[in-house]
Amino acid sequence: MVHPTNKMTYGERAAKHPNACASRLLSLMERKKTNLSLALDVTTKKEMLDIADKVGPYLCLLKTHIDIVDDFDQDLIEQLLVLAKKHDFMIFEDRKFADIGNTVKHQYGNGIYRIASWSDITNAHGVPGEGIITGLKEVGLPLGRGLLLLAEMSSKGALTYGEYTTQTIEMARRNQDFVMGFITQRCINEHPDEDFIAMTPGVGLDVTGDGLGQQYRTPRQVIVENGCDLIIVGRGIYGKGRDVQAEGRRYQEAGWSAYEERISQ
Ligand code: 5BU
Repeated sequence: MVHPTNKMTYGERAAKHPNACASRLLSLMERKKTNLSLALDVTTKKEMLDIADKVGPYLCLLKTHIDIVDDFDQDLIEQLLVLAKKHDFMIFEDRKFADIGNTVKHQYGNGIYRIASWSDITNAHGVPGEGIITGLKEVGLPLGRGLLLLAEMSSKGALTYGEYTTQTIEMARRNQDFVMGFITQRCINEHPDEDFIAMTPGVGLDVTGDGLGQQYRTPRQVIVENGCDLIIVGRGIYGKGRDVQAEGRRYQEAGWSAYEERISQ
């Protein structure tokens, strides 16, 4: 059965969303007409800032793996925040926390990265149980941050299915003030009043895999056929020999037209 959120505009969902961070993201998507998140997995500060600036006009969300940047420093964060303001996008550090509440609290708020101080959104595995959400929430909620749980992964042979996924979803349902959505391959919403944002990696228009287990589907398959809300695209945009601006525009258009097709059905 198609969930009502699949027929609503992002703007309509923003207006009534109980989670502040989700509402902010949905309004941004509506105003900028984009459901594209760029997975910017590059290892130098220069490449990161250069690509973020070029693709910035097409994005709603910049997804980072900040710990892969060889020359990371605080200035990188400051410059990313300047670009986020300039181009009107939010930031998602794909940290995939997976430890007990007390440890993740420190991994989120302390250390050299201080993720909670700059990243609007982060994510966590359900493996350790609900304490992981409680720990992250203590740090993130007062700052207006949002959390995604990993309900399903895109890679071949992923163990995120069945009872594991079901229990992860139940944890999210009990923490809707902080948990704004899922990393998932399909729309998770079931109850009439719930509106979790479904963000989906493993999206590409040209290839079906990367030789290391990644599996790609098209924006249309993800958004129209599976009811997801955001496409997360990395190497499809900045892979070798690609014109990042042209690819950014191409994926933004593909994602947005899929969304328009879905809400008009
Ligand atoms: P790609 O270059 O489009 O394959 O990059 C995909 C990104 O999404 C990359 O940063 C991964 O860490 C991230 N990802 C994923 O590919 N699959 C998952 O299930 C999750 C994250 Br969770």
